[in-house]
Amino acid sequence: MELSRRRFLKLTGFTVGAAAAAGALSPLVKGAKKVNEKSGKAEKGIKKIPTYCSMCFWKCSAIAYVRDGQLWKIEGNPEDPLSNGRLCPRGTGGIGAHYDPDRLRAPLIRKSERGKEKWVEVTWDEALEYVANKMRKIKDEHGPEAIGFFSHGIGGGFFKHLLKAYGTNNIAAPSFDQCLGPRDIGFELTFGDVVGGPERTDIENSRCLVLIGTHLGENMHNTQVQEFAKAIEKGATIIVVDPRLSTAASKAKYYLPIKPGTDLALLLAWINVLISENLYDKEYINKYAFGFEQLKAEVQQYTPEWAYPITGIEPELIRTTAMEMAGNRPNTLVHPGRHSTWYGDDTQRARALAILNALLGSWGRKGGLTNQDVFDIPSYPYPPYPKPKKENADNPGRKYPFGGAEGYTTGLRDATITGKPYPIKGWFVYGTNLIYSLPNTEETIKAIQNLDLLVVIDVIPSEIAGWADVVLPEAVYLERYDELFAPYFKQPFVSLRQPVVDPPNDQKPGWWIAKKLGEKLGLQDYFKWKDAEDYLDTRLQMAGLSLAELKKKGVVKASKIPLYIEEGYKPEFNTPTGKIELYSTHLAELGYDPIPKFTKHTEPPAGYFRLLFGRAPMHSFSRTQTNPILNNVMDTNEVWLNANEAEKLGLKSGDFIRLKNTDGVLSNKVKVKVTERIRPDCVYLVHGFGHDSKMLRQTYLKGASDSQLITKYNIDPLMGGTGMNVNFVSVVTEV
Ligand SMILES: Nc1nc2c(c(=O)[nH]1)N[C@H]1C(S)=C(S)[C@@H](COP(=O)(O)OP(=O)(O)OC[C@H]3O[C@@H](n4cnc5c(=O)[nH]c(N)nc54)[C@H](O)[C@@H]3O)O[C@H]1N2
Ligand SMILES: Nc1nc2c(c(=O)[nH]1)N[C@H]1C(S)=C(S)[C@@H](COP(=O)(O)OP(=O)(O)OC[C@H]3O[C@@H](n4cnc5c(=O)[nH]c(N)nc54)[C@H](O)[C@@H]3O)O[C@H]1N2
Ligand code: SF4
Ligand SMILES: [Mo]
Repeated sequence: MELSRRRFLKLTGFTVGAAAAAGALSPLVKGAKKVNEKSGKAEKGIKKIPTYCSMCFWKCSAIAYVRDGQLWKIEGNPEDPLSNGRLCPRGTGGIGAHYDPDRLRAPLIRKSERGKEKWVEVTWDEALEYVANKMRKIKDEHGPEAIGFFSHGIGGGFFKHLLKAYGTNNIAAPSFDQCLGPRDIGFELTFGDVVGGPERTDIENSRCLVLIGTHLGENMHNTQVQEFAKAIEKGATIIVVDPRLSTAASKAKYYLPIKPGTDLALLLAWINVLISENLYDKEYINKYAFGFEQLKAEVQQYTPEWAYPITGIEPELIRTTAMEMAGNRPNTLVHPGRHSTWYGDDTQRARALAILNALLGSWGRKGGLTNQDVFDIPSYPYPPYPKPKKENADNPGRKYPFGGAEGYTTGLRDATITGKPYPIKGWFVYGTNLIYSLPNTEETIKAIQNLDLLVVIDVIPSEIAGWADVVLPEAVYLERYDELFAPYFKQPFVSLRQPVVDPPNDQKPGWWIAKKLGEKLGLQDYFKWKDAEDYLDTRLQMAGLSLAELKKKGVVKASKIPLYIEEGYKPEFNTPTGKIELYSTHLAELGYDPIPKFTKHTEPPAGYFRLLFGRAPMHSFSRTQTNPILNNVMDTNEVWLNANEAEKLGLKSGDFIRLKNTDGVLSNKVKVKVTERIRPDCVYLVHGFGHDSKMLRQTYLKGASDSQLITKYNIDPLMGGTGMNVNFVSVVTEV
C-alpha cells in the first residue's frame, strides 16, 4: 500500500467508479424523484447544486448533480478551501446515504421492552406530541436539567438551541471526551489556543512531518490527506511513530514501531535531545516562551538510553530523528494528532507534543502550525435562554478542571446511572451512536434503563436507535438545509448545506423537527423564523451576504490573513504568563505536573494482545456500513495479527476467529489478516463494524466491533477524556 499523489488520485479514481455504480443502484433502491409541481412529471435535465458533505465532520463543500430529477453524483466544489474540488472516497460515496435501503422511513414509538427493537410507525404529530408530553412531565417532576442531550455534528445545532430554550445545561459530545479533548487542552495550556478542527497544521509546506499515530491516508480528513500527498511530492522528511505500519508509515523515511502506550517517553527523549544538544530554536524560545530552565532541568533524566527499553526505539534512531526535526526547523511539524484519548495521560502527552513544537519554533511558522481566523456570521437574534438552576450534572464540582468544554459524555452517563448530583430522566441523542462511541456498552445500557424518555434522531436504525422510546428519522444531509459552516481556518470561509433532492419517505430535516417540537413545548419565541431559509438568510444578511448568493456558490471566502510570523502574524499567547508555557503555571497552581512526567501503563497479560483500532478510507465510524456504495467496496473489517503470533496460533489470513477481552466479552466472528506490519504485542481493528442491530440488514454481524471489547477505560484526570487503548484481548480460534 502506498500513499502518494498517485495513490490519492487512484483512490479518487476508484470513487468515481463507485459513484457511477450509484446510477446502477437507483432502480434497485428507490430514491426520490423530483417532480415538477406544475406538470406532475419528473424533472428533466442536469442540475448542479452546491452543498457541503456530511459523511464526516470535515465538511468539504461539494457540488451535487441531479439528473432527470434523481441524485446522480457528487464532486468537490473547486472554490472550497477544504476540498480544493476533490472529495474523499466517503464523500463521493455520500449519495449512497440517500439510496440506503436500511434507512429509517417514518417516526417510530417503541411498543415493547427496551432493546427489543419492536416499534410502531406513527405520524410526526403523534411522535412529537408524545415527546412533548414526556418532556413536560420530566420538567414538572425534576426540573429541565433532568434532560441530557448527546449530540455530534453540525446538525445537532437546532436541537441544542431547543434544549437550551427548554432549560437544560446538560449537553455533551463525543468529539471532546472520546476524541480531541486532551489534544486541545494540552495545546491550550501551552500556547493559549487550541489546534482546532480543521486543524491549523500547515502540512503541505512542512519540510519535516512527524506523525504519531495520526494515520493519514486511512484517516481521510480531506485537506490533510491532500496536503500530505503534496509534502511527499516535495520531498519532505516523513517520520511515523505507530505500532502498526500504517499507510502513512509506508511513505516514511523513518518508521518507529513504538511499543503502544509509551509515546510520552519518546517525546520526552526528543525534548531532551533538542535541549542537551542545543538543537532548539533559541531566539524563538527567548522571545516567546516561559519556563525553559525548569523544562531543561526536568527532562535531563529522559535520555534516549532511558527511553529505549520503554519504547523499543533505539537511542541512535531517537537522536537521528531529533536532528532531522531540528535540521528542518522552523518548517517542522510534529502533528498534534486528533483522536487523542488513548491511555488516560493524554493531556500530558499533548503537552509534550506542544512543547516539542515550541522548541522547534513551529507555532506561527511556515510548515508548522499556522494562524487561523473565522468568517464572522452573527448568531440569530434569539431571546436569552433561561438560566439553569443546577450545576452541570456531568462534571460536578468541576472534578475534572479542564473538562466539559463540549460537555462530558461519560460524566452525563454516570449521573444517569447514579442519580447524582441529581437524577437525569431523559436523553435526546442526535447523530451519535452512543453504543459505539462511548466505552463500556454495559454502562450505557444501565444508564438508559434509568430513563423515562430516550429520543434518538438518526437516519438509519443504529444500535442506539434500537434502545430508543421514540425514533425520529431525519432527512440525510443531501435532503436538507443545515447550520452554516464557518470554521477557524487559514482561509476563512462560510459554506451552505442545502437540499439537493427530497427525502424518499417521511423523513424530515432537523430544523423542522426542532421547530415543531419547540412550538409544542410553548417555546415559539425561540423559533420565530418561518423556515430554514428565513433563518439562514437573516444570519447571512447580518454578515453582508445573502442566501441567494450562497445557494448559487456554496462557499464564500473572506479576505486572506497573515499565516506566519514572517508574513506579519503577531502571535498572542492567551496563557497566564502571556507566553508559550513550557512550564504550565495553570497546572502548577492546581497541583498537577507543570511539566509532563512519564507514566507507565499496564501491559498485556501472557496470551493477550493490546486492542488497537483506527479508520479505513472508505468508512466513517459506525455510520457508513449500510451505505450501499461504501458497503460494496468494504463490507467487513479484519483483525490485523502479527505473522509470528499467527504461526504460533496456527492461523493464516482468511481464517475466522473471535476476540475475547479480559472481562470475558466475546466478539463476532471475524477474519484474520496475518501481517508483518504490526507488532507482536497488539492487534488492530477498523472501528465501526460488527453491528448487532438487526435492522441494519446489509451489515448485521459482519466483522467485529472494537467498541464491544472496550470495557475498560482510563480517565484523564485533567479533562475527563476516556483513554480507550487499554483493553487486552486473546484470540479464540474455535468459532
Ligand atoms: N471504540 C471506539 N470508540 C470511538 C472511536 C473509535 O475509534 N473506537 N472514535 C471516537 C471518535 S474519534 C469519535 S469523533 C466518535 C464518533 O462518534 P459518533 O459521532 O457517535 O460516530 P458514529 O458511530 O458514526 O455514530 C453516528 C450516528 O449518527 C447517525 N447519523 C449519521 N448521519 C446523520 C444525520 O445526518 N442526522 C442524524 N440525526 N444522524 C446521523 C449515524 O447513523 C450514527 O448512528 O467516536 C469515538 N469513539
Ligand atoms: N476514513 C475515515 N477518516 C477519518 C474518520 C473516519 O471515521 N473515517 N474519522 C475522523 C476523526 S473524527 C478522527 S478523530 C480521526 C482519527 O484518526 P487519527 O487521529 O489519525 O488516529 P487515531 O484514531 O488516534 O489512531 C489510530 C492510529 O494510531 C495507532 N496507534 C494505536 N496506539 C498507538 C500508540 O500507543 N502509539 C502510537 N504512536 N500510535 C498508536 C494505530 O495503529 C492507528 O494507526 O480520523 C478522522 N478521519
Ligand atoms: S473528508 Fe471526505 S467524508 Fe469528510 S467531509 Fe470531506 S469529502 Fe466528506
Ligand atoms: Mo474524532
